[in-house]
Amino acid sequence: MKTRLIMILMLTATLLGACATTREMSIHDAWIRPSTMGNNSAAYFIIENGTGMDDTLLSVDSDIASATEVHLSMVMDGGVMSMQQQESVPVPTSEKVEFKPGGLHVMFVGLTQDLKVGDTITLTLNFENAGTRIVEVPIREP
Ligand SMILES: [Cu+2]
Repeated sequence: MKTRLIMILMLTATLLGACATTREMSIHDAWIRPSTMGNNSAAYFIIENGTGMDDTLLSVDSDIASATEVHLSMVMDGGVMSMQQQESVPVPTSEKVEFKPGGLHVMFVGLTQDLKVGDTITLTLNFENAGTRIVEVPIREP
């Protein structure tokens, strides 16, 4: 009886240990701006690469717009804001890549539906090594 209890405790410890060291590509703090059909919107999130190897975000897919693109906002000479489409985004191992207003963002061009606060949309992130990650993204005000 006692042996069994010890074995259960050991198993629990092993499982907890495995959880703590899970090597994952995690996407968190995701949100997308409310907007209306025919207009544009942008989504933001933080990618944390815990996989132990360098990776690259190749593309992002959604079914809410005519085009889903990865953009980088930057301030040009004269203070004009400009956005450049990114072919890919490096996600080095053990690093965080932050998509945020004024920086990297996922741009939805030509929404095919309204984006109402409180609803969620589904985003698919495609990584070179980690493969596909599906993220539920709440619609909210900045
Ligand atoms: Cu953009």
